[in-house]
Amino acid sequence: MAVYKDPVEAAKHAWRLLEESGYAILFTGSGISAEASIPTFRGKDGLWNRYRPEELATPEAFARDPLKVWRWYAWRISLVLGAEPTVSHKVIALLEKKGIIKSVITQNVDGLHQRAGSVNVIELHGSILRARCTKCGYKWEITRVPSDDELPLRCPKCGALARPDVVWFGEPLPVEAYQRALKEFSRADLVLIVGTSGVVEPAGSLPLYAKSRGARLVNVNLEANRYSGICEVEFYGPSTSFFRALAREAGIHG
Ligand code: BJW
Ligand code: ZN
Repeated sequence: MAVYKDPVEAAKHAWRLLEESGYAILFTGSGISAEASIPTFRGKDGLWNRYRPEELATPEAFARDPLKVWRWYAWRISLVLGAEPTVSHKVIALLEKKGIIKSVITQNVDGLHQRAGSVNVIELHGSILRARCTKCGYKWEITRVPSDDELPLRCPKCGALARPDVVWFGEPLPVEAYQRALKEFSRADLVLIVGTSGVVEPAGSLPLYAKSRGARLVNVNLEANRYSGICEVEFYGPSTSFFRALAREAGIHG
Protein backbone atom coordinates (compact mmCIF):
# COMPACT_ATOMS: atom_id res chain seq x y z
CA MET A 1 0.00 0.00 0.00
CA ALA A 2 1.28 3.49 -0.87
CA VAL A 3 -0.11 6.85 0.18
CA TYR A 4 0.65 9.92 -1.94
CA LYS A 5 0.12 13.66 -1.79
CA ASP A 6 2.09 14.20 -4.97
CA PRO A 7 -0.18 13.60 -7.98
CA VAL A 8 2.72 12.73 -10.29
CA GLU A 9 4.03 9.97 -8.02
CA ALA A 10 0.49 8.67 -7.45
CA ALA A 11 -0.27 8.68 -11.19
CA LYS A 12 2.98 6.83 -11.97
CA HIS A 13 2.08 4.08 -9.53
CA ALA A 14 -1.57 3.93 -10.69
CA TRP A 15 -0.45 3.77 -14.33
CA ARG A 16 1.74 0.73 -13.52
CA LEU A 17 -1.30 -0.98 -12.03
CA LEU A 18 -3.42 -0.03 -15.06
CA GLU A 19 -0.80 -1.51 -17.41
CA GLU A 20 -0.74 -4.72 -15.40
CA SER A 21 -4.53 -4.96 -15.21
CA GLY A 22 -6.76 -7.07 -17.41
CA TYR A 23 -10.08 -5.45 -16.52
CA ALA A 24 -9.95 -2.01 -14.89
CA ILE A 25 -13.09 -0.07 -13.95
CA LEU A 26 -13.92 3.30 -12.41
CA PHE A 27 -16.22 3.93 -9.46
CA THR A 28 -17.11 7.58 -9.03
CA GLY A 29 -18.97 9.87 -6.65
CA SER A 30 -19.88 13.52 -6.35
CA GLY A 31 -16.29 14.61 -5.56
CA ILE A 32 -15.32 14.10 -9.20
CA SER A 33 -17.79 16.84 -10.17
CA ALA A 34 -16.88 19.19 -7.31
CA GLU A 35 -14.36 20.95 -9.54
CA ALA A 36 -17.20 21.56 -12.03
CA SER A 37 -18.88 23.55 -9.22
CA ILE A 38 -21.48 20.88 -8.52
CA PRO A 39 -21.75 20.50 -4.74
CA THR A 40 -21.02 17.18 -3.02
CA PHE A 41 -23.37 15.75 -0.40
CA ARG A 42 -21.27 15.42 2.73
CA GLY A 43 -18.35 17.40 4.13
CA LYS A 44 -17.78 21.11 4.63
CA ASP A 45 -19.56 22.41 1.51
CA GLY A 46 -21.86 19.41 1.10
CA LEU A 47 -25.56 19.68 0.34
CA TRP A 48 -26.50 17.75 3.49
CA ASN A 49 -24.90 20.49 5.58
CA ARG A 50 -27.45 22.96 4.30
CA TYR A 51 -30.44 20.70 3.60
CA ARG A 52 -31.97 17.78 5.44
CA PRO A 53 -32.01 14.61 3.29
CA GLU A 54 -35.22 13.41 4.89
CA GLU A 55 -36.96 16.63 3.78
CA LEU A 56 -35.76 16.43 0.19
CA ALA A 57 -34.42 13.05 -0.91
CA THR A 58 -36.96 10.52 0.33
CA PRO A 59 -40.25 9.29 -1.16
CA GLU A 60 -42.00 10.49 2.02
CA ALA A 61 -40.67 14.02 1.54
CA PHE A 62 -41.91 14.05 -2.04
CA ALA A 63 -45.34 12.76 -1.02
CA ARG A 64 -45.52 15.51 1.63
CA ASP A 65 -44.41 18.44 -0.52
CA PRO A 66 -43.66 17.72 -4.21
CA LEU A 67 -43.27 21.42 -5.05
CA LYS A 68 -40.57 21.96 -2.40
CA VAL A 69 -38.68 18.89 -3.62
CA TRP A 70 -39.01 19.92 -7.31
CA ARG A 71 -37.78 23.45 -6.54
CA TRP A 72 -34.65 22.02 -4.95
CA TYR A 73 -34.10 19.75 -7.97
CA ALA A 74 -34.74 22.60 -10.42
CA TRP A 75 -31.95 24.53 -8.70
CA ARG A 76 -29.63 21.52 -8.96
CA ILE A 77 -30.63 20.96 -12.61
CA SER A 78 -29.57 24.54 -13.31
CA LEU A 79 -26.14 23.85 -11.75
CA VAL A 80 -25.73 20.66 -13.81
CA LEU A 81 -26.82 22.24 -17.10
CA GLY A 82 -24.45 25.15 -16.46
CA ALA A 83 -21.48 22.86 -15.72
CA GLU A 84 -18.81 21.43 -18.02
CA PRO A 85 -17.07 18.07 -17.58
CA THR A 86 -13.70 18.40 -15.79
CA VAL A 87 -10.30 17.13 -16.88
CA SER A 88 -11.02 14.05 -14.73
CA HIS A 89 -14.18 13.21 -16.72
CA LYS A 90 -12.35 13.81 -20.01
CA VAL A 91 -9.28 11.71 -19.21
CA ILE A 92 -11.53 8.87 -18.03
CA ALA A 93 -13.40 8.98 -21.35
CA LEU A 94 -10.11 8.84 -23.28
CA LEU A 95 -8.87 5.92 -21.17
CA GLU A 96 -12.04 4.04 -22.10
CA LYS A 97 -11.57 4.87 -25.76
CA LYS A 98 -8.04 3.41 -25.57
CA GLY A 99 -9.41 0.25 -23.96
CA ILE A 100 -7.48 0.88 -20.73
CA ILE A 101 -10.61 1.05 -18.60
CA LYS A 102 -13.74 -0.93 -19.40
CA SER A 103 -16.55 0.91 -17.66
CA VAL A 104 -17.54 3.71 -15.32
CA ILE A 105 -19.92 2.90 -12.51
CA THR A 106 -21.14 6.17 -11.07
CA GLN A 107 -23.30 7.23 -8.16
CA ASN A 108 -23.61 10.64 -9.79
CA VAL A 109 -26.80 11.92 -11.36
CA ASP A 110 -25.19 14.76 -13.35
CA GLY A 111 -24.46 13.02 -16.69
CA LEU A 112 -20.97 14.57 -16.89
CA HIS A 113 -19.25 11.26 -17.70
CA GLN A 114 -21.43 10.79 -20.78
CA ARG A 115 -20.97 14.42 -21.81
CA ALA A 116 -17.19 13.95 -21.58
CA GLY A 117 -17.47 11.00 -23.99
CA SER A 118 -17.60 7.93 -21.74
CA VAL A 119 -19.79 5.27 -23.36
CA ASN A 120 -20.00 2.34 -20.95
CA VAL A 121 -21.49 4.25 -18.01
CA ILE A 122 -23.68 2.66 -15.35
CA GLU A 123 -25.75 5.13 -13.34
CA LEU A 124 -26.57 3.59 -9.97
CA HIS A 125 -28.63 6.51 -8.63
CA GLY A 126 -30.45 7.58 -11.79
CA SER A 127 -30.25 10.95 -13.52
CA ILE A 128 -31.27 14.43 -12.46
CA LEU A 129 -31.79 15.20 -16.16
CA ARG A 130 -34.70 12.77 -16.41
CA ALA A 131 -38.26 12.88 -15.06
CA ARG A 132 -40.50 9.89 -14.42
CA CYS A 133 -44.28 9.70 -14.15
CA THR A 134 -45.43 8.46 -10.73
CA LYS A 135 -48.46 6.82 -12.37
CA CYS A 136 -47.62 5.37 -15.80
CA GLY A 137 -43.82 5.26 -15.42
CA TYR A 138 -43.14 7.25 -18.61
CA LYS A 139 -39.66 8.79 -18.60
CA TRP A 140 -38.34 11.81 -20.46
CA GLU A 141 -35.18 13.89 -20.66
CA ILE A 142 -34.95 17.30 -19.04
CA THR A 143 -33.01 19.58 -21.38
CA ARG A 144 -33.63 22.95 -19.79
CA VAL A 145 -34.28 24.29 -16.30
CA PRO A 146 -38.02 24.03 -15.59
CA SER A 147 -39.54 27.40 -14.69
CA ASP A 148 -41.24 27.77 -11.34
CA ASP A 149 -44.76 27.81 -12.83
CA GLU A 150 -44.09 24.43 -14.53
CA LEU A 151 -43.39 22.84 -11.14
CA PRO A 152 -44.15 20.22 -10.02
CA LEU A 153 -43.63 18.65 -13.46
CA ARG A 154 -46.50 16.61 -14.85
CA CYS A 155 -46.46 13.63 -17.21
CA PRO A 156 -46.92 14.60 -20.89
CA LYS A 157 -48.70 11.25 -21.51
CA CYS A 158 -51.19 10.98 -18.65
CA GLY A 159 -51.00 14.27 -16.74
CA ALA A 160 -50.12 12.65 -13.40
CA LEU A 161 -47.45 14.00 -11.05
CA ALA A 162 -43.88 13.37 -12.22
CA ARG A 163 -40.74 13.02 -10.09
CA PRO A 164 -37.00 13.27 -10.66
CA ASP A 165 -35.73 9.90 -11.96
CA VAL A 166 -33.20 9.52 -9.16
CA VAL A 167 -32.85 7.04 -6.30
CA TRP A 168 -33.93 8.41 -2.94
CA PHE A 169 -33.12 6.98 0.49
CA GLY A 170 -35.11 3.84 1.17
CA GLU A 171 -35.60 3.09 -2.53
CA PRO A 172 -34.04 0.16 -4.37
CA LEU A 173 -31.41 0.85 -7.02
CA PRO A 174 -32.52 0.38 -10.66
CA VAL A 175 -32.37 -3.41 -11.07
CA GLU A 176 -30.67 -3.56 -14.44
CA ALA A 177 -28.00 -0.99 -13.53
CA TYR A 178 -27.25 -2.75 -10.26
CA GLN A 179 -27.00 -6.17 -11.94
CA ARG A 180 -24.64 -4.77 -14.56
CA ALA A 181 -22.56 -3.11 -11.83
CA LEU A 182 -22.28 -6.37 -9.89
CA LYS A 183 -21.02 -8.05 -13.04
CA GLU A 184 -18.42 -5.34 -13.62
CA PHE A 185 -17.17 -5.44 -10.01
CA SER A 186 -16.98 -9.24 -10.03
CA ARG A 187 -14.96 -9.18 -13.25
CA ALA A 188 -12.63 -6.28 -12.36
CA ASP A 189 -9.05 -6.84 -11.26
CA LEU A 190 -8.50 -3.10 -10.67
CA VAL A 191 -10.99 -0.51 -9.36
CA LEU A 192 -10.22 3.21 -9.38
CA ILE A 193 -12.40 4.87 -6.75
CA VAL A 194 -12.75 8.61 -7.30
CA GLY A 195 -14.47 11.29 -5.20
CA THR A 196 -16.79 9.28 -3.01
CA SER A 197 -17.12 8.96 0.75
CA GLY A 198 -18.37 5.39 0.19
CA VAL A 199 -20.91 5.65 2.99
CA VAL A 200 -24.08 5.11 0.94
CA GLU A 201 -25.23 1.53 0.54
CA PRO A 202 -25.43 -0.67 -1.40
CA ALA A 203 -23.16 1.22 -3.85
CA GLY A 204 -20.40 1.87 -1.29
CA SER A 205 -19.83 -1.85 -0.74
CA LEU A 206 -19.18 -2.64 -4.40
CA PRO A 207 -15.41 -1.91 -4.26
CA LEU A 208 -15.19 -4.13 -1.14
CA TYR A 209 -16.91 -6.89 -3.07
CA ALA A 210 -14.33 -6.52 -5.87
CA LYS A 211 -11.49 -6.59 -3.33
CA SER A 212 -12.87 -9.75 -1.75
CA ARG A 213 -12.58 -11.32 -5.21
CA GLY A 214 -8.94 -10.28 -5.51
CA ALA A 215 -9.16 -6.87 -7.23
CA ARG A 216 -6.68 -4.12 -6.42
CA LEU A 217 -8.05 -0.72 -5.41
CA VAL A 218 -6.88 2.84 -6.12
CA ASN A 219 -8.42 5.64 -4.05
CA VAL A 220 -8.51 9.27 -5.25
CA ASN A 221 -10.01 11.69 -2.73
CA LEU A 222 -9.38 14.98 -0.96
CA GLU A 223 -9.37 13.19 2.37
CA ALA A 224 -9.57 9.81 4.11
CA ASN A 225 -12.72 7.83 3.38
CA ARG A 226 -14.18 4.36 3.84
CA TYR A 227 -11.54 2.80 1.56
CA SER A 228 -8.49 4.34 3.26
CA GLY A 229 -6.06 1.68 4.41
CA ILE A 230 -7.24 -1.06 2.05
CA CYS A 231 -6.04 0.31 -1.28
CA GLU A 232 -2.86 -0.38 -3.24
CA VAL A 233 -2.60 3.34 -4.09
CA GLU A 234 -4.15 6.20 -2.15
CA PHE A 235 -3.92 9.76 -3.44
CA TYR A 236 -5.11 12.63 -1.28
CA GLY A 237 -5.73 15.74 -3.35
CA PRO A 238 -8.07 17.05 -6.06
CA SER A 239 -8.98 14.48 -8.70
CA THR A 240 -8.12 16.82 -11.61
CA SER A 241 -4.47 16.96 -10.49
CA PHE A 242 -4.35 13.16 -10.43
CA PHE A 243 -5.98 12.73 -13.86
CA ARG A 244 -3.84 15.42 -15.46
CA ALA A 245 -0.76 13.51 -14.29
CA LEU A 246 -2.26 10.17 -15.32
CA ALA A 247 -2.95 11.52 -18.83
CA ARG A 248 0.76 12.37 -19.11
CA GLU A 249 1.76 8.86 -18.02
CA ALA A 250 -0.69 7.34 -20.51
CA GLY A 251 0.49 9.61 -23.33
CA ILE A 252 -3.01 10.99 -23.71
CA HIS A 253 -3.41 14.41 -25.26
CA GLY A 254 -7.04 15.44 -24.98
C1 BJW B 1 -13.18 15.05 -3.74
C2 BJW B 1 -13.12 16.33 -4.32
C3 BJW B 1 -12.18 16.52 -5.35
C4 BJW B 1 -14.62 16.38 -2.80
N1 BJW B 1 -11.41 15.49 -5.74
N2 BJW B 1 -12.40 14.07 -4.12
C5 BJW B 1 -26.70 -0.44 5.28
C6 BJW B 1 -26.23 0.22 6.40
C7 BJW B 1 -26.72 1.49 6.73
C8 BJW B 1 -27.69 2.12 5.94
C9 BJW B 1 -28.15 1.46 4.84
C10 BJW B 1 -27.67 0.19 4.53
N3 BJW B 1 -28.28 -0.22 3.39
C11 BJW B 1 -29.14 0.76 2.99
C12 BJW B 1 -29.08 1.78 3.86
C13 BJW B 1 -29.87 3.03 3.78
C14 BJW B 1 -29.31 4.04 2.81
C15 BJW B 1 -27.88 4.38 3.18
O1 BJW B 1 -26.92 3.96 2.57
N4 BJW B 1 -27.71 5.20 4.20
C16 BJW B 1 -26.38 5.62 4.64
C17 BJW B 1 -26.18 7.09 4.35
C18 BJW B 1 -26.22 5.31 6.08
N5 BJW B 1 -29.36 3.53 1.43
C19 BJW B 1 -30.46 3.59 0.70
O2 BJW B 1 -31.50 4.02 1.17
C20 BJW B 1 -30.40 3.05 -0.72
N6 BJW B 1 -31.48 2.18 -0.95
C21 BJW B 1 -31.56 0.98 -0.38
O3 BJW B 1 -30.69 0.52 0.31
O4 BJW B 1 -32.73 0.35 -0.66
C22 BJW B 1 -32.99 -0.91 -0.05
C23 BJW B 1 -34.29 -1.42 -0.59
C24 BJW B 1 -34.32 -2.65 -1.23
C25 BJW B 1 -35.53 -3.13 -1.73
C26 BJW B 1 -36.69 -2.35 -1.62
C27 BJW B 1 -36.65 -1.12 -0.99
C28 BJW B 1 -35.44 -0.63 -0.48
C29 BJW B 1 -30.55 4.19 -1.72
C30 BJW B 1 -29.46 5.20 -1.63
C31 BJW B 1 -29.77 6.37 -2.56
C32 BJW B 1 -28.76 7.51 -2.41
N7 BJW B 1 -29.29 8.67 -3.03
C33 BJW B 1 -28.46 9.87 -3.10
C34 BJW B 1 -29.30 11.01 -3.72
C35 BJW B 1 -29.45 10.80 -5.23
C36 BJW B 1 -30.39 11.79 -5.84
C37 BJW B 1 -29.88 13.20 -5.77
O5 BJW B 1 -28.77 13.51 -6.20
O6 BJW B 1 -30.65 14.01 -5.29
O7 BJW B 1 -27.28 9.62 -3.86
S1 BJW B 1 -27.80 10.36 -1.50
C38 BJW B 1 -26.23 10.91 -2.14
O8 BJW B 1 -25.17 10.07 -1.61
C39 BJW B 1 -26.28 10.64 -3.65
C40 BJW B 1 -24.89 10.12 -3.90
O9 BJW B 1 -24.85 9.39 -5.11
C41 BJW B 1 -24.60 9.31 -2.68
C42 BJW B 1 -23.13 9.07 -2.43
O10 BJW B 1 -22.48 10.25 -2.11
P1 BJW B 1 -21.02 10.56 -2.69
O11 BJW B 1 -21.06 10.70 -4.14
O12 BJW B 1 -20.05 9.59 -2.12
O13 BJW B 1 -20.77 12.03 -2.10
P2 BJW B 1 -20.18 12.47 -0.67
O14 BJW B 1 -20.51 13.89 -0.50
O15 BJW B 1 -20.58 11.53 0.40
O16 BJW B 1 -18.61 12.31 -0.85
C43 BJW B 1 -17.88 13.14 -1.71
C44 BJW B 1 -16.42 12.76 -1.60
O17 BJW B 1 -15.69 13.46 -2.58
C45 BJW B 1 -15.81 13.10 -0.24
O18 BJW B 1 -15.12 11.96 0.24
C46 BJW B 1 -14.84 14.25 -0.57
O19 BJW B 1 -13.68 14.23 0.25
C47 BJW B 1 -14.50 13.96 -2.01
N8 BJW B 1 -14.09 15.12 -2.82
N9 BJW B 1 -13.98 17.15 -3.74
C48 BJW B 1 -11.47 14.30 -5.14
N10 BJW B 1 -12.00 17.73 -6.00
ZN1 ZN C 1 -47.86 9.27 -16.94
